[in-house]
Amino acid sequence: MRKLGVMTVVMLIAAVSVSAVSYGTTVRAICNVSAQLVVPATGQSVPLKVFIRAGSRPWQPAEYELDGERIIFHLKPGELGGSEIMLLINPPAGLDIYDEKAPALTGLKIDGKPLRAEARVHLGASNKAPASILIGVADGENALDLTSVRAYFDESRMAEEALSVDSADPRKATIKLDMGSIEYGSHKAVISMADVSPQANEVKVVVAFDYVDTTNFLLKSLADIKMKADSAFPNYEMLDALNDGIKRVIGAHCQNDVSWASAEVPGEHWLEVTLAEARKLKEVTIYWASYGGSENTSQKLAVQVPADGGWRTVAESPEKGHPMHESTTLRFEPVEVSKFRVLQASGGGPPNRPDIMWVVEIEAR
Ligand SMILES: [Ca+2]
Ligand SMILES: [Ca+2]
Repeated sequence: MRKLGVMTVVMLIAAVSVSAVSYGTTVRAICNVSAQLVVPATGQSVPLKVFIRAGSRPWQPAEYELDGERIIFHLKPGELGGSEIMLLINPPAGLDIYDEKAPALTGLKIDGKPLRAEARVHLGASNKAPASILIGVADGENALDLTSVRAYFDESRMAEEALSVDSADPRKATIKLDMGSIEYGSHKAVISMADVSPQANEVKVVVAFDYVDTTNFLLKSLADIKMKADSAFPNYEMLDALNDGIKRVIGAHCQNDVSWASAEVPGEHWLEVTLAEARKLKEVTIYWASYGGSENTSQKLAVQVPADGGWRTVAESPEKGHPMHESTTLRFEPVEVSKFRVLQASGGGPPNRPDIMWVVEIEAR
């Protein structure tokens, strides 16, 4: 009989996970029919305090049997009200296991400036991107789970180093996100944190903004700009589209009326720009051709200015290259010049076509 019981568990329980966390040991199981679940009792103090819940129903005391080093539960999804079952073994005193309330947002600051603390904020369009986001969080029922803090920028998880969490009171915390270098365009940062209740109730803040260019010197409608390139892909000889203000071309069309492409051969490629008059420049942005659903973001670039009859590099791509984004901005110490070029190293093009340089717009400011 005992052997049959164990086999039944294996067949009927679709998934079981056991984790020992700050609020006791939790066991999560998915089962559609009545089943027996055996959990090792090692390390648990006896007598056990065990709670069970499923679906949207609250926690209730769970019945169990102790068999030496094992705890045996009889799971009855029909009576519990759901097939996704959670067991909580020995929650610590002081933990409000019935807590269903997310922590409250108590403050929001962008670059040190307080804003109304709301879960979704749009900062509007600006030629300055936010450097830091700071939020205050407090939970009324439980402590905050300091390990649960997450930050995402445009759907990508941000590195731990970008986040700092300050908490003098277990129920309160201040989270600061350093934004790092940001490309022109529309962006969204998301910060979240949970309380320590078994439900891990989460507060989430979304900060959206448009980082826009307002000082591009290269627009042909504003000034007489001359451009030269090292080479051209067949039927991509014209450079007219590179400063017409159209930066984004959505769809399958990416021909010479909207872009320029270098010859697709190994070796350096470059675009040279001559301004009508000398300007103090501090950054150059290149917008890449988007074709077949992917950005053709080049990876190894340098901005160079004339020096001693040759060229001097003022900005270079980082060793790891650039994120696959619609634009890439290279920043440098201001330099007064009437000419510069963007040089692509041999094989430094987009990863899927490393020998091409394919551009829809170039800006300098
Ligand atoms: Ca709570
Ligand atoms: Ca263009």
